[in-house]
Amino acid sequence: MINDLFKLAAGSALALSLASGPLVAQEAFGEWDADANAGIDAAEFNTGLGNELFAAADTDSDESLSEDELSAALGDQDVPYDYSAWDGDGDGIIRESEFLSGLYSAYDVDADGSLDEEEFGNFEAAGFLNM
Ligand SMILES: [Ca+2]
Ligand SMILES: [Ca+2]
Ligand SMILES: [Ca+2]
Repeated sequence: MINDLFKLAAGSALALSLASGPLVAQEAFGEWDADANAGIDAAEFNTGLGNELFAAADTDSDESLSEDELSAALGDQDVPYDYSAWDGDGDGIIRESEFLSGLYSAYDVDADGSLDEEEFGNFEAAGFLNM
């Protein structure tokens, strides 16, 4: 019984520390901000995010996202997105580069080409890094 309580407490402490925003967020922010100018530009974002999120979203592995794939990947995260706006070249499919820049601009709320700590915090809070 005491043992179980202890496990429970240890478990929730772990959950708390995993979910704890500020410290974790700052760590990732610092890691992604390669030139340490307190802002994450699109190139740093692409490097930080890598291709795992796109690959996970591209469920049929055709190197592009259909509207259904995009909505399945982002719908739960409450990301404001517009499929046709993200489809920069208007060919009706979203490629990885379009996905990355779409996601980036969705979080670069003031559209200054840099994710500051608050904007990045919103991105992190959406849980993409845990997918
Ligand atoms: Ca930077
Ligand atoms: Ca696909
Ligand atoms: Ca910004």
